[in-house]
Amino acid sequence: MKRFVFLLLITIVFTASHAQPSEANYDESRVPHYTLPDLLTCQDGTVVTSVREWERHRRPELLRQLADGEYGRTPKGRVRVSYDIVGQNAQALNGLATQQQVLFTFTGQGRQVKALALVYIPNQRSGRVPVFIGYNFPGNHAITDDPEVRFSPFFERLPDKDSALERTRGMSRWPLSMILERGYAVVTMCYNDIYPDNADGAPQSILSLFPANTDGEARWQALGAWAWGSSRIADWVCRQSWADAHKLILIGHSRQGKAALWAGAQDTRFEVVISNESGCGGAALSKREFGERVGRITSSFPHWFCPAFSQYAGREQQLPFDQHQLLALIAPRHLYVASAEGDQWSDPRGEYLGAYHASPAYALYGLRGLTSSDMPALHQPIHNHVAYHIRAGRHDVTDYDWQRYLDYCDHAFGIGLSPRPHL
Ligand code: GTR
Repeated sequence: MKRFVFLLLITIVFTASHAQPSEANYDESRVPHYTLPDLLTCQDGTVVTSVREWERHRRPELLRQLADGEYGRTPKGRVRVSYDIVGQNAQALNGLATQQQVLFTFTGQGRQVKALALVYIPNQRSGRVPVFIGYNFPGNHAITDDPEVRFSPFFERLPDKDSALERTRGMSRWPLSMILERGYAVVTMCYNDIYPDNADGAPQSILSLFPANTDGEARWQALGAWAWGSSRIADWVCRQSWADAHKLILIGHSRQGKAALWAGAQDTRFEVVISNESGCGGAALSKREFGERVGRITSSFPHWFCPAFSQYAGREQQLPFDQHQLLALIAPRHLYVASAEGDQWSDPRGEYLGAYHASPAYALYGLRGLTSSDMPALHQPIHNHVAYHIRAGRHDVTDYDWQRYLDYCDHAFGIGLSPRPHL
């Protein structure tokens, strides 16, 4: 049993790496001719030319379309949340940071779901700090070798878990010191706490706290729930005296990149939204039919999108929307899309073009998006208001990626323009 639990945990730790089936198209010359739905043309044919029309008419229309056809509708009802500090260390990471562990208890329909946030706040700070918010895959204990970090509540259900879990401590580390030394706080949580990532996860997820869902084919599932959870983390962060509520950065990798974009589209408190290799259903244009496709993703992961999305399996050209419209909903806030050359499954060019075709929404605000349809070369980041980079290597979040994100956020927030008092 211990061996089984250990193998299961290793699978969870490395869940973000994936096989690329041979039937997928990786040949640019076989990308079909496609026409993207025009970003600025409303369903009634009116063409948007002002911020006012965009915000009043087109933006809500696109939000509805994406909710009904792809991610599911986020219920309006609220669940109760309480917070308990269950761990605290003012001298974590060799004194660099204050660590807190905050247990969120969500209550609704007579049930409870628990989720554990792991928080690091830079000790050297003068005033409020910008905050990275992002889910981890393998559990809080796996992203650091800090022995005080507790196991995420999702793992409570595993039998005989402790010794097996202990062996995965620190196996999928985040560069916490690098981020904290740059003056940023980090708040992370295991995404499985919010919705266990499997086809039978719904009853244990936060979905079970809401009244019976009547949205039919447009009902939300895991991606909608993860997006909702990011907003609940933001609720807590915004109440903390050390946090700058105007400098919230939402970061997500892969399936969490998809969730981050959907969260950023709905919740305008996220001032920067970072999609790291989010691929199909994330930043990549579906109509390119390159790498992972709608049919494959909706059959491998039937619990991610709303059921309506699967009707476009093998019918991407019939989609009434595409992913550039999701990215455009982040405007006028900061958007960063990043790819890896070795991650063709996520379609780097499709991710770049998604951001490029979102740029007209930024232009309405007089902001510079991506100005050329040609992708930059490897390791040549573009840091306009909409940012993009592609690096060598496989599907992952590397130090290279984090350094670029930190540089971009410094720029977005005007950090480093004058000497920083705390450095
Ligand atoms: C893959 C999936 C991708 C991506 C990835 C991940 O199996 O096909 O869409 O989300 O998982 O999250 O690591």
